[in-house]
Amino acid sequence: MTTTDSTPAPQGLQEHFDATIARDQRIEPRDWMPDGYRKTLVRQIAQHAHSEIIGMQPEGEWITRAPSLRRKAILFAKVQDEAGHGLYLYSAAETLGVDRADLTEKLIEGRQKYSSIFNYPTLSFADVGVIGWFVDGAAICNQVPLCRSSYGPYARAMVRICKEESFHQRQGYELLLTMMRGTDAQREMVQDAVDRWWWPSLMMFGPPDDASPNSAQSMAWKIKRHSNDELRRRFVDMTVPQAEKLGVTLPDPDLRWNEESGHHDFGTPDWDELMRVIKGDGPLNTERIERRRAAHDEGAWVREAATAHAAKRNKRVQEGTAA
Ligand code: BYC
Repeated sequence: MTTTDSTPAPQGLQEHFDATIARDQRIEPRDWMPDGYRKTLVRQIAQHAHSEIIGMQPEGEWITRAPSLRRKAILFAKVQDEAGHGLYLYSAAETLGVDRADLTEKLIEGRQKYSSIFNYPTLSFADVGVIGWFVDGAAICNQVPLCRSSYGPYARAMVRICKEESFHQRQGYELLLTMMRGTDAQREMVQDAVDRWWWPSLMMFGPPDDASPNSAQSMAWKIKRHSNDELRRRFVDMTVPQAEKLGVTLPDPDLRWNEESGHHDFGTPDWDELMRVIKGDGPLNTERIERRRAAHDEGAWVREAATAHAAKRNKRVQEGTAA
């Protein structure tokens, strides 16, 4: 049960909600929640689900071109995991009273967002490794705290997703370690991919805190546990020693350890670029949505067949003739 923000909550329910949040306990689908909390969750979870599904495209393009059977099997498994993540997340969103078909429609019509990172092209196989290392690494930094998100179904979905993201990050890093032990041309491919993906990866965490309209309320509701800038800094601190071990240079002349703060200082991402990409004007926004729309249209017969099959089975169950 929800109320609109302008409608007062039924007696005691708002207090109960606030107390549950204050005690760090979970809100479950059956509980009363303010409408703004529900809308924020639908927005974030749907966007997250869409990101997983659109995120299958940049790497999926390399499945037929993977250089060995082993790399193909690993990449196949990873892309399949992403489909699974999307499905858990759509299920979590459905516990808030929305319909996944409707969410997909909104994505295809450009009324809901997905992560900016998936609008950049994958130009070489090294990009597959760098996506695993940076993009899944950023996802881990962002998503591990979401395992403690105040909404139960979202937090529980994140536990499994994070375990799989951790495998994804390792496979990416292992691929890059292998390439760095190879030829000069392979090492150049890795450095080139690092140069192209570094700044877009930092943008995954969202705008800076002073330009993030949703953060304060989301943190008060304990949907988000840390601010965008805090998580971005955590990612930089985690990645710098990994880059050193790998033997690549991160493309930021301002990147250096700050003894006093105990963190790395780093340069400022191009926030205008992030805003352009979010608004639909990134390198591949049009292609990504067109591909998603085509996949949706091509899958219509599967959905119809599955619906007809479920209806037939239900009828048999009702008639007591199920096998
Ligand atoms: N891209 O007030 P803010 C993955 C939007 S998938 C696009 O800071 P919030 C993976 C934001 O939505 C990774 N849009 O918002 C998959 C808001 O617009 P709306 C996806 C962005 O929600 C396959 C506006 O800008 N991870 O891991 O407090 C292969 C203002 O922002 C972006 C998630 O979705 C962006 N980068 O914080 C490999 C994690 N940044 O909605 C890996 C869950 C901001 O008001 N999401 N916007 O119209 C979150 O943690 C938060 O939603 C964000 C943004 C940190 C992303």
